[in-house]
This record gives sequence, structure tokens and C-alpha cells, in this order.
Amino acid sequence: MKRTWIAAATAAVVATAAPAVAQQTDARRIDTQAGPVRVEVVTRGLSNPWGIAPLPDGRLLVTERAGRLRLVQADGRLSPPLAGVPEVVARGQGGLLDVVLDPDFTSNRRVYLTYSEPGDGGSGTAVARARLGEGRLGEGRLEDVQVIFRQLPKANDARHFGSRLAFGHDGRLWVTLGDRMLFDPAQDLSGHVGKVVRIETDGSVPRDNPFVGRPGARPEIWSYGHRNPQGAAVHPRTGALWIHEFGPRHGDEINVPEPGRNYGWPLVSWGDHYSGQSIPKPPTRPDLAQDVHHWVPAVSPSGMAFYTGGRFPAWRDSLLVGGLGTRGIVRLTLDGTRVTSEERIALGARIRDVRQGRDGEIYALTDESDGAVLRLTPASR
Ligand SMILES: [Ca+2]
Repeated sequence: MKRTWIAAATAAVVATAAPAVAQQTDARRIDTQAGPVRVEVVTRGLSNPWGIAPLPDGRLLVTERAGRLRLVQADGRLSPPLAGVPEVVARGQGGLLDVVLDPDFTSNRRVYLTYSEPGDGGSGTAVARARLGEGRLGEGRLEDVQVIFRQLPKANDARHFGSRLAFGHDGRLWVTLGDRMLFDPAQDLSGHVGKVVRIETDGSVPRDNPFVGRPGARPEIWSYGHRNPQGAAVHPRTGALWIHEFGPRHGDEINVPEPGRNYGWPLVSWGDHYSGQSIPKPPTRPDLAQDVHHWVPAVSPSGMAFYTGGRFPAWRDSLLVGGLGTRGIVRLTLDGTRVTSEERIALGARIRDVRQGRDGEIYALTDESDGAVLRLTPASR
């Protein structure tokens, strides 16, 4: 098996038992502030996996950017691609992207997917809901697939789709939408690019959304002035939405978007344009909403989860951020909305998503053409 990642210098192999199935698994140990952590490769062979949703029965739903959705058994076996996934534009950063479960999944088996949908003017982030078929044969398909949201307008550039999903405690669904490399439209309330939107699960608009009734504004918009938010999670106690967004050349941010507020892109940024052209820094515009944390140099974030499990007591209430450029997980400790410390957990691969499993274990996806699902659990000292 190809081992594409190099753990921290202190890493030691803790288990290389003969694999029971082809996909199983090598495991290593890395040292963190919480003690040694066992990192297993649950499976690999996934083409740029993007989103992961742990199911109540211990299996995992994983998207591949090329347009496939698969079930992963706890032992690492991969299902064939599930039937019923909508057509995607698998180009650039686009494709089949996030997947989340309905808060009532156990009773309704609903799942929600984001993807880049083809259409007039190029492609755009769309959200579909569907029911995961039941039983040993039916589970290989999505049923009753309905598109509940479409980003308007669509755009030709194949970058900055945003596309993370997060459920509020009230059952409304937040969707993050990138700026599609168009810059100024992130400030234009007549379109969805560079916004966070909030919808009901049937796609209708919650009546208490901040721009409902404002002429010229799309009523789905929750907040605006975002660049490319590829991480979203709801705080387990406060119920607030937290997102991060990819900066330009450096200047990644964490924001806690409040309804109706402007988060500044492209008027201000902690980073600068890739051309080297500078961008005014956020303190010059106190009328704009300020981030709660930012990184210079960049961490290149994707995927995000609050840790609430029991397996890593020292990580309770931490915010876990997947790192592409930083090739690991960035763990932030918080006091309210203030970031009090940061730990880099080196996994040796670009991390596209990070999620907590049902038993407090942590799953991460590696952004590779031969991508892996990693499982993090405590290792004995
Ligand atoms: Ca900002």
C-alpha cells in the first residue's frame, strides 16, 4: 500500500496487522498536546474526496469530486457509486462537494448534497436533498432527489464554489457560497455569489431572514462579502454558525456570520491579491464585520467541526479546521468567540474535510487523486 503521508518526526508505527481486506489499513502514531493519537487509513482509492458524513450505524457517506457518492464500511470496504446523484460539472474546484445528514436522519433517511450544477452561463453551486435507500440492495441509491437551491447567477470560472452545509438548531440549513473569482459580486445583494444563504429544507425562504422584503436583494441571503468559505459548523451550545474562508494571498479568516452583515470581501482583506497588489486591511473599515480570527501566512482551510466527543477529553469544545496547505488539522481552543490557542496536528496530506464520528472518533479526508479516509483515535502511551 502506498503510504502518502509522513507523520511527525516522533511518529511510530503502532499497528501493521495483516489486512483482512484489500483496503485495510495502516496505522501510525503522532504526538499531540492531548497525548499520542492513532491515525488509521480506513480506506483509500477515493478520487479527491470532498465531504464526509458519518451515519448512525457506523458507516460513512463520502463524496468524490468527480461526481460519485459512496458508502464506506467501518472496515474500509467501499460501495460502488450510489445511483441517483445529480449531474455535476467536475472541472477545476467544482464537482460533487459536501454531504450532510438531516438532523432527523434516523427517521427520514434524508441527506443533502452540494455540487456544481451545469446551466446557462456555466456552473453554479446547487443543493439537492434525497432519501438514502434502505436495505442491502436499496441503499445503493438516492431516492426522491429534489434540487432545493441554485446559486444565481451561474459563472464560467471553475473556482470558489464555497459549498459547505450546516444545520442550525432550528432545523434551517445554511449554505456557504464562494465568489467564483468574480470579486465585487460578493457585495451585490442581487446575486448569491460570495454569500452565506439560509433556507428551509424544502428550499423555501425562512421569513426571518434578514433581507426578506428588501427590493433588489435575494431573500435567501444571510450574510455577504465572503470570498470562498469551504468550512461551516454550528456551535454546539450557542447554535451560532461559524465559517472559515480562504483568503487571497494569505489572510484566511474565521467568521461568526450575523444576519445581514457584510464580512468585507473584496473591500478589505488580511491578505493581498496573488498579483501582489495590496488590499486595504480590515481595521480601515470599522463599519464592516470583523473576523474572529485570521491567519497570515495562510493555512488554506477546508472542512470544519466542533469537537464534542468523549474520546479526546482534552479536545472538548475545540474547533477543528482541515488544512490543505498546512497538511493536517488545525485545532483551536476558544473562549466565547475568542481564539485562545492553536495546535497544528500534522497528518502529512492536504486535509479536505474533518468530522466527528458517532463514538467521538475523528474522520478526515485527504485531497488527493488516491484520496484516503483517516480515522483519529487516542493511542495508548
Ligand atoms: Ca472578512
